[in-house]
Amino acid sequence: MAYDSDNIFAKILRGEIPCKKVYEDDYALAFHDVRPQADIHVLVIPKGEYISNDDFSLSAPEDLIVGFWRAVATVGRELEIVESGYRLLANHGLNAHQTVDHFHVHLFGGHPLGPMLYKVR
Ligand code: DGP
Repeated sequence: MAYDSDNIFAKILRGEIPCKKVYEDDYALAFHDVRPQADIHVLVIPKGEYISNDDFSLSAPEDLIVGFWRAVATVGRELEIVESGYRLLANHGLNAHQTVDHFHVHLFGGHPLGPMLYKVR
């Protein structure tokens, strides 16, 4: 599967679609999820064309991988939820219900988040 540069997060990165920005640096952009599933629900995306963790972690240059994960941690600090705690989640592919094919990490927080996964069967 090839990266589709018309995906919604690519458009947000290019400034073609607005977002509620939380943080930005050379490696990553963080913004509020349009359909929040927690009081704090922020998406962090790398500045590069990667579909999911599978090709990001295996193909991206090391400085981007390090910069991206430092940005994720910085977002936690900027949101002041390091003490109270937060959860990171990244969906890859069909079974995980990935809906936007630009690698992204969900950051949830602001209150107790409950069990990690609901049992579906
Ligand atoms: P996932 O299932 O992991 O691919 O989650 C994609 C998330 O992206 C989902 O929680 C909703 C969010 N989302 C989709 N379109 C937009 C958008 O245009 N703006 C913002 N801020 N979030 C979006």
